[in-house]
Amino acid sequence: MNQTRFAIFGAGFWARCQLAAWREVGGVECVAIYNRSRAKAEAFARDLGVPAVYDDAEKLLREVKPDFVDNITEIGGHMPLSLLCAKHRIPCICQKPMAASLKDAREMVAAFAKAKTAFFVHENWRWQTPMRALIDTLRSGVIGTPFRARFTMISGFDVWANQPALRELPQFILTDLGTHILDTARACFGEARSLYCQLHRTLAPDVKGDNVATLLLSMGEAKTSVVIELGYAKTPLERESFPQTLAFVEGPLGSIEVTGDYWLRVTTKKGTQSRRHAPPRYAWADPRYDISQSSMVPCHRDLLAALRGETPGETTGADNLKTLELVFGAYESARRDAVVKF
Ligand code: 89V
Repeated sequence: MNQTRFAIFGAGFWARCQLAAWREVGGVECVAIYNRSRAKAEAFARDLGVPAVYDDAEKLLREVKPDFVDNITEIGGHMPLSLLCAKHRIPCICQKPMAASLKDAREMVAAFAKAKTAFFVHENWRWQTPMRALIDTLRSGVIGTPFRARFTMISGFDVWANQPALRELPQFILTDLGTHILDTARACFGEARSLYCQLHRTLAPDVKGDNVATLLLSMGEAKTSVVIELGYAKTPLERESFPQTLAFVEGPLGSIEVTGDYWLRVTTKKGTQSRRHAPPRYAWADPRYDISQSSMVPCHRDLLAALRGETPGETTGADNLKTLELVFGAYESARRDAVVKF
């Protein structure tokens, strides 16, 4: 089969491992990179063996005509650079969070629909090994229809060291981490019916936005009560599990627990079955981010199959709008101190 030719927009921390993850999937070839700082794009191309460098994204699209673009820029680049792809009818994968507002995200999805061009969001959390095992176990029906669940990701890890732009976001924890966990919750329990959220900005002095969030949602036909606890703060913790998401789900026939060190435990009347879902170790991945970076491989595999028209793809732009409705609904809920209904 011919290689699918793609271009990368952005040359930062995530672009480097996303390219490595594409190469792990195979059948694709990165033919060009764009970055507004040419020097940064050149360093990227040199280090990772990308043949063409551009500091003008439109010129790249006109000259290279890639089969798709992976837009891995900072949030400010998501809308303008994705819309440029829509204008040239080039399929695009946009980094999460798709946009800084729901209005912008809706405009992006509409532009691709109008251009009859595929548009996806790079949302890898639901592809992490323990999260996928949780999704599959829930779908197997072994604990029945869940009535309550909890997701916890509370960490003192310095996420800002690798991603300094996150310090400046006026809306931080829900756009950065909330997108991931809310998307995973949707994959587990279906669409939200209502949501209540409280936010704090604490124990992270140089960070402009909210960094601690607590949400309560009612999700799916079964109205599952889902509690989500998020925090990037210097709270003294006995155990640091970054970037693992811990979870506990209760159903009429049993419970499922995702604990540290990638364990998933399913308890029914028959007893407890435990299985470890450690992520694969890739030489290119930062060991501190193994669970997150390795999940880019199955995420890309799903996106590539969708780009080739073989499957619908899980994280289309249209699907991801439903995640962003929850993210921005949560900000609205916190601002009004009120429940938001969907
Ligand atoms: O994966 C990400 O989106 C990161 C992290 C979860 C580490 O905050 O920004």
